[in-house]
Amino acid sequence: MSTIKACIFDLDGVIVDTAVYHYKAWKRLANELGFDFTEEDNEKLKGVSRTRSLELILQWGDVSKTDAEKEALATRKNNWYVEMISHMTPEEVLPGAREFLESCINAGIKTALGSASKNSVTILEKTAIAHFFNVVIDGNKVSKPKPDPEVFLKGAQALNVAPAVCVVFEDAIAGVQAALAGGMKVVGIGSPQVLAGAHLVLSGLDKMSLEKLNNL
Ligand code: B16
Ligand code: MG
Repeated sequence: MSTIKACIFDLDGVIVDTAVYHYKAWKRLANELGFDFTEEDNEKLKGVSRTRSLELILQWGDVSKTDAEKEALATRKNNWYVEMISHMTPEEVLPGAREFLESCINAGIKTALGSASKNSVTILEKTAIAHFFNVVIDGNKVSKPKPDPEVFLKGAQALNVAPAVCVVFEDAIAGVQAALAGGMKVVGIGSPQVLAGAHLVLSGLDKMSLEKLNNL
């Protein structure tokens, strides 16, 4: 029997990949402001909150804006992003995600979402996977962004399990740090070089199993 009682999943980069939609919307905003940024720069925005992402992009373009202007720009970007994710389909769920969530549920392991996104509910509904999660903690419910552990600790609390028996699945280094800071086990999804500190790093949830969960 596993001592692990809950799995907490990041959304973007673990369950679905909406980075391309974020990139298109941010790029459109930057272009309107008269500059551009690369897909490589976009990597630095993964797992980062909307507000912080805008700050970084404005820095790259050497553009300064008032707080009110920043709020308007973030809303403008979000409207384009929401339009794009409104067309998402169940085919966009990443390989192995649905299967691993199902095996957790069948094994009596609780599941939560732990995402920085304020659009997580739309994404879960459009991709038809909302029912896999006992609890959803997202950007609407937290005040401190990753690497602060708030999002994952709230997930554990809502599931009524101790952090030490939770495993977090994360694709961003800030998320790996957040899980470790919360006293949880963490499986990195991506490259071992980037996700240093994770207890295990895999290329995707299609490589995950209950056996690997028990051996963490
Ligand atoms: P929103 P995650 C993160 O999702 C994305 O990786 C990041 O690029 C985005 O800026 C952030 O959500 C906020 O998203 O603008 O929809 O509130 O990886 O934490 O699931
Ligand atoms: Mg992510």
